[in-house]
Amino acid sequence: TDPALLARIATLPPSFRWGVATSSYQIEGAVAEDGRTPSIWDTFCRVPGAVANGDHGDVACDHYHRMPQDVALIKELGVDTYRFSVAWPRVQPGGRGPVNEAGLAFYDRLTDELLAQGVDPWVTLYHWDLPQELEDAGGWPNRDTAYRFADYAMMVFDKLSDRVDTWTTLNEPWCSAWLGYMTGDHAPGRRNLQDSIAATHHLLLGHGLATQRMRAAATRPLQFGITLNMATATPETDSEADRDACRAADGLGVRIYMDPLRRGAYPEDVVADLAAQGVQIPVQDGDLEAISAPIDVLGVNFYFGQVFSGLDENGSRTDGDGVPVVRDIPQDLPQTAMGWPITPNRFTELLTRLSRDYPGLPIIITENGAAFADTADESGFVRDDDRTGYLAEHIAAVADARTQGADIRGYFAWSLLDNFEWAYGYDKRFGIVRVDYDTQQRTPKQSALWFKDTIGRIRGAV
Ligand code: GBH
Repeated sequence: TDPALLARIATLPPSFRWGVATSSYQIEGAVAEDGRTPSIWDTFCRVPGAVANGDHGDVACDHYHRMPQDVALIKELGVDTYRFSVAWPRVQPGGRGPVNEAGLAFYDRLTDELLAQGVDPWVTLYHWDLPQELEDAGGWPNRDTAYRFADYAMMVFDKLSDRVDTWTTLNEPWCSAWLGYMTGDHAPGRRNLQDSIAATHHLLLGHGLATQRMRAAATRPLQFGITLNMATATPETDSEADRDACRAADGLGVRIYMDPLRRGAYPEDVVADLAAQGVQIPVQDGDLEAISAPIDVLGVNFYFGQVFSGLDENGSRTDGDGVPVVRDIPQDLPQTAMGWPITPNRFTELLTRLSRDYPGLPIIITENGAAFADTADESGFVRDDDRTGYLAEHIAAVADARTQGADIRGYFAWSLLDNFEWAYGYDKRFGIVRVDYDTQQRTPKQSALWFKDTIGRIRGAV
């Protein structure tokens, strides 16, 4: 790695938290074991054309059966934290009614195994696997789902809060609400702006209700938070139209979450844009108070920054329905296998902006990483200089943001393992550890060795 890059990374303090992240549906498999019932992803994977190659999470990385070995692998990587998510349909099949002890026991064993290996468990309560029965009752656009989520959160909290210190409610509600209910690219595959905005509000409400209840029940100091995916929005030109497109994109991508969470109000310009399309945020009395309940940490997932134009290909400012154009502009930059541009400087820009606009909230990078077209040798080893470079550049970008005053406490690589990459199935590999899906063999890639080495150097252990 380039020495200048390493020097920037070396400004991170020995106390910096290092981790790897996964999510339940992407790695566990065992979808019908110990009382688990289908989630919206089990259903969506069966919709023809919804997921590449008709892939699904029935087996995935078989982590449910290989958990102790996977924890040993995490330990071997030298990280201090493992961020995992809990599958709601294991803990409370159907999303209502009593706890399913057999399902919850898996996370109990996982927590004990991590602690035995000296790795801190970092829980995400919801990484997109909504019980299908709750979707059948209306899903996130239905207000009741927020209350169901808070009940479920307490089941997990009651079991694990004697040992788990950090609790994040949701992973990337933007993806649940927008990709799930507006574009239909993710489960449950619905397409309606009003539903998507109602889902946004009810996800945030669920976060707030769960946070309030967990904090009230805590018998020792714990950290509560939420993880958001956020990007920068850069105007293609300095025109009024392009700048306004960025305002709108930032409104729906960042401020519609951060403003209610940190300022107790939805952004006025976003409310007005939505009203112009006949869409309302279904806020009731007391909701914003719950949503803005204090949190201790903000999880930030970053992949790339975006560029927007306010004009369509024909130079028109509005689409056929009279709605102002917000057009994502391809960037002439090196790309990952997802076709995503590599924009580390935008990461620094995002982090300094968040600490300026929403001060007083420590940040943890809960996901950052990249898919590349890996080739494994006969032993299963992948010399992924591309992924190693991506990680190095983005960790350096985090270090730069810290140097500029942003309060960033840690960095988790996405992902521990190659896994089920949602609508892209198993084609796209984000792991720093290779998974051979025929044998389930795990082999740390070059990037994992580099990551371990880097952590060791920062800690001064090497
Ligand atoms: C994450 O989603 C997921 O949490 C994880 O499960 C998944 O495997 C991983 O990333 C890789 O895809 O969102 O404004 O930053 C990331 C979803 C949504 C990232 C769209 C890029 C565009 C710019 N993505 N996004 S923004």
